Formats: sequence, structure tokens, C-alpha cells
Amino acid sequence: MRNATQNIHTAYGFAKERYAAMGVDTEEVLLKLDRIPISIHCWQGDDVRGFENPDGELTGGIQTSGNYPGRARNAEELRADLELALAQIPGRKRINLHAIYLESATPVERNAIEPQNFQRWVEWAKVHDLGLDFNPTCFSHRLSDQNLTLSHPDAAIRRFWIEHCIASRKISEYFGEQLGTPAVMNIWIPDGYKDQPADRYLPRERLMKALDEITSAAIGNHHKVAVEGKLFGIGAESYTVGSNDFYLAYAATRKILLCLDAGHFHPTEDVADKISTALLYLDEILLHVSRPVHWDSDHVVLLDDATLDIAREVVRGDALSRVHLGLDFFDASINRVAAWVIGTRNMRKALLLALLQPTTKLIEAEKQWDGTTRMALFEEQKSLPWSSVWEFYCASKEMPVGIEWLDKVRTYEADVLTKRRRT
Ligand code: RNT
Ligand code: ZN
Repeated sequence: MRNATQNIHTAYGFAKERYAAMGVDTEEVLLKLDRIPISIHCWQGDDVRGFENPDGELTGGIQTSGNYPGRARNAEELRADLELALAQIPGRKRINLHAIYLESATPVERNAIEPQNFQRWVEWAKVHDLGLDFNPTCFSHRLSDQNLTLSHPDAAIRRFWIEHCIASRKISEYFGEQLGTPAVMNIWIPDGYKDQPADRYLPRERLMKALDEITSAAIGNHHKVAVEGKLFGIGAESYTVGSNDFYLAYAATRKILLCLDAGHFHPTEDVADKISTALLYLDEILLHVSRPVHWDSDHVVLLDDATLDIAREVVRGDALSRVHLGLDFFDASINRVAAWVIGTRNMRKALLLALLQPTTKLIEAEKQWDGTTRMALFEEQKSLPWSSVWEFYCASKEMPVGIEWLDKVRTYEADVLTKRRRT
């Protein structure tokens, strides 16, 4: 054990020198890295079921596939699972909740949810030094069964969802005020049509007006509202009311946040490329880092080019203070705690790799029209010893350095998860 620790320190020493030669100070990088909050979505833990009606159907055109044993069935189980995951992930963390993760002894309608339904989450977040983020849940409900909510032609149904979103803003405000860090509340609605619409205009106009009611309600400044666009959903293949264009324009004109979900674009579109445009017109944005495989499949985030490109864009654009990093994936075919650990550690690794770029030199080369140096620098950094910096970082935070986290998750699986009977 002592040897292993010594080796980590020695390897880090070499790595530090290599990066210093490129003009990168690894000590500064690690301080910065550790402070970047990553918002971990609670819904990976129970396949987006929530506690309102856990046996109900997941609707809205999103889908979890797989039946791996051990999903959390209530808030205690979900928090316990999250605690295990959090203990394997270095750096600042937040937890992202959905309205369906409320706790209440008696059923509460979505338009009547209150801060007290989330009081235990807040107490728990305080104990674990976590910020909280929030989402109204505009799906898996009898009033969303036509895949229409805020753009529904029926004014009473629209009203219900407007009230739900306003109630959600109050809960978000409570989170921000209680925890001393603003909560980001993201509105995503499933509204869309399976088949070609005759009228693409009116549903969008209804959505715009509904959002205006939601965003103009005076609620306080401890929370921020984001809107998340999308290309299509299952059963909404032909038309999505809240497209990315719709929300980019909406967020820019109403001075709120835009959420870019990595799975919500055509497969050949580059999500990382959209960040700089959004930041020119908006003060802040939210990211849902996810992994689309052929479609918006919400696979666990890998340390792949798409994730790295997002991290590099945010870091090179000096936009860490303006970009809220959230995760959004739900895989029911593998151990769900492991899914959180793998996806979140990958996001943090991507940020480390991004921070280790010789950004000043790269930008200087570009200014000089020196494409040769720029390419040489981009390529050279791929083989620099970043993993020695990662291992040193994990060790110094007393977090698992490598795959040993999996043993802990496996033990928990055997002791706890496999004992949960399926409902
Ligand atoms: C759906 C959106 C949305 C959801 C969560 C559960 O396509 O990505 O963000 O995944 O709100
Ligand atoms: Zn999303």
C-alpha cells in the first residue's frame, strides 16, 4: 500500500514536469478541477420512476431499457445509493431532482407540490454539503398522456402544467435559499406529434405564452430557470414543439438559461460547437451531458470525444462560471450506482483533460496563423501523462484511485441491492 502511494506521488512528479514544460501548472489545474460542481441526476437510481407512482409507466417519449436488479424504491433507498456513489467521486457535487421525487404521506397533485415535500432532501443535502437542482416533471401523468403539456390546445390542461412549473420554481427557490447556492430549474416538456402536423405555429405560440406566465412570476433570485430543447422523442418523431431554435430564441429574449442536452440533436451535429454561440447571447447555460447511441438513448457518459469536446469548449472558452454542468442518462441494464460513478468520474476526467490543455499556447499559435503549432500541440497532449495527475488527485482527496471503487459497489450490490424485491 505504501509503495502504491509512493508510486502515485512519483508518477505525479514526472507528470507535473511534463506539463510545466507545456506551460501548464498542474497544481493550479487541480485546485480549479476540484471546485467545478457536477450536478448528478437522481433519476439514474430508479429508472426515472419517482415516488409519486413508481409502478406507473414512464411516458413522454423517453425510455429506460433493462431490468437490472436493485433499483431504489423509495427516497431512503435512493439517498443511500447516492451516498455510496458520491463517496467514489472526487470534487464538488450537486444533486438534480425531479418533482416526482417528492416525499409525502398522502398523494399530492403535481400542481400542489410544496417545499415541504422536499424538506428531507434539503436536510440530507446540508449534511452532505451538496447543492440541489430541480425539474418540473411534465410526463408520466394522466394529463400528459397525449404527449402535450404546456402547448396543449386545452387551456385547463395547460393551466395545470403552468401551475406545476410555478410550484416547481418555488421549490427551486427554497433549495437555493436553504443551501446558499442557486438551484437551476430546468423545464423539459415532451410535447410533440408522432405524425406530421398541419400547424406547427400555434402549438409553439401556446408554449411561448405558457412559458411567459411561468417565467414572469415573481418568486425570488435563489434559483435560475433553464429550458431544454429536443429533436424528437419516441412517439413524437415528426414534430417537437420545444425545438432547440425555439428555446434558443426564447432564452435569449427572456434572459433565462438554455439547456443543451448532448442527445437532443442530429447525430452528426456537434453539441460542443453550440456552446460559444449560446454564450454570446445568454449569460449562462445548462448542459445535460449524456450519450446518444444512434438516437437519444441516454447511455452512460463515457470518456469519449463528444464528452471531451464539450469539456474542452467550456474550459478554452473560459466559461466554467457560466456553464452549469449536469448529467442526464438512465441505464437500467447495469448496476445503477456503478452507472453514476462511471459517468460522473468520466465527466470529471474530461474536465481534467480539458484543464491540462496548453490553452494559452494554442490560442497564441492560432493568433499567429500558425496552424502547424496548433495541430502539433493538440496532438502532443493526447499522449501526455494525464492519468498520473488524475490518480494523484483522487489519492489526495482520499477517493478511490482506480477500479477499486467497483469492489465497494459490488459488496453493496450483494448486501443491499440484490435483497430489494421487485415491485
Ligand atoms: C428528455 C430530457 C430530460 C429528461 C429528464 C428526466 O429527453 O433529456 O432532460 O431526460 O428530465
Ligand atoms: Zn436532458
